[in-house]
Amino acid sequence: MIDTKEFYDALLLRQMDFFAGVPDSLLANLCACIKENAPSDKNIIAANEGNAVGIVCGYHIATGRYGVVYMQNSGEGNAVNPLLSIADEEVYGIPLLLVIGWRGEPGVKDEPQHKKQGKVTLALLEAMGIAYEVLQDDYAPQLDRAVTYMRDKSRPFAIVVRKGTFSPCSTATEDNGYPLSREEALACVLDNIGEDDFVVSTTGKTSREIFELREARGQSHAGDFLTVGGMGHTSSIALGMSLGTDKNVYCIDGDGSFLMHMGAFAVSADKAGANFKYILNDNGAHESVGGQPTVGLKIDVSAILRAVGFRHIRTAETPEQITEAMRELADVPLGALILYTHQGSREDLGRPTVSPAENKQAMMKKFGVKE
Ligand SMILES: Cc1ncc(C[n+]2csc(CCOP(=O)(O)OP(=O)(O)O)c2C)c(N)n1
Repeated sequence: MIDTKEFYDALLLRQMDFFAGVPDSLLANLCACIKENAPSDKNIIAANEGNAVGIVCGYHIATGRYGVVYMQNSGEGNAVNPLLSIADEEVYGIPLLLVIGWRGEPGVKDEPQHKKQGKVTLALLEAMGIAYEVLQDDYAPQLDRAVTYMRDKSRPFAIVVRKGTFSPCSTATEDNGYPLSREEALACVLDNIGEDDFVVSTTGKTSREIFELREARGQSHAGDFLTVGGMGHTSSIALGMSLGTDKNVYCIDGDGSFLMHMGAFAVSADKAGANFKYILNDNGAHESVGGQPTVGLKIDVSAILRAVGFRHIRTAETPEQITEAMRELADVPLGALILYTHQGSREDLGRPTVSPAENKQAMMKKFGVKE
């Protein structure tokens, strides 16, 4: 195991003191250490991993220094375009250090959504022509090689990080003061969704909690699409689904996910029918992966939704407010509900016991589609 603070100091020693990224559970200790030690203008928690690459490219051009982009390997997909079309040596040639958490590493048990990404993580880097090393306990020579490579070639270099590599490092979670937890708020939401309606819920603990709430209530999972991977695409899936049915489709999103592909909302609002219902759980954090902050509580989400075309927007932070807002949401077109909740989740929170493929099949059956 690597001492996280020592690794952070080793980056600084090599002039890498600027960070941008999207947090990851496998890198949670590193993300916490960066948050604790880097000034806030040198640790940019980006909306998505591609944005993070853009940010460190800009920083390099202005300073000549090498920025560090941290991400889960799921984020490789978001980063491919700016890596190939901006940073690549055949375009601008911008050195930067990628630190990639390797979920789904072959031979290591992980969730279904990480398996394929885990298998192709190194191959994707190879296909992009990005040199990489898997981080070892004796990492100093690796960082030296990375710096030499970036300096000599003016190209990105990647460090791939295995599960359990970094020693514990914690960061304070901000108490935002809202009375309900996400799970308590979700319970009130589900109380007000009919049996014939459909739910598309976001990546992370939201979907895990919805799954467990259904289990505890003895309810079917067939109406719930648990977006286990593809963070940020929940509202797009819900839009497509709502355009294929007359039933109500409730999208239950998180603020990190909302921010990740915010452009989608302008299109959703333009194309959505009356059956598209948007619910955002805003806790101001990437709570599922360690509570790193988002800008979710600094921005006026209602104003953003209103500006792109949502017409009936409510906010709620108590069970009574949620119930009242959900009753309205069921009937109005272009409706949205923003739930404000505090951080935290149950220690014993499980994971869906239904596979993604089974989830999809049950849902298509509920839609009456013959596969
Ligand atoms: C493309 C991508 N980047 C990062 C992740 C890791 N990840 C999983 S859940 C999550 C946080 C989601 O935050 P939010 O939507 O605010 O929901 P919360 O966990 O706060 O309920 C992150 C970053 C991922 N799954 N996919």
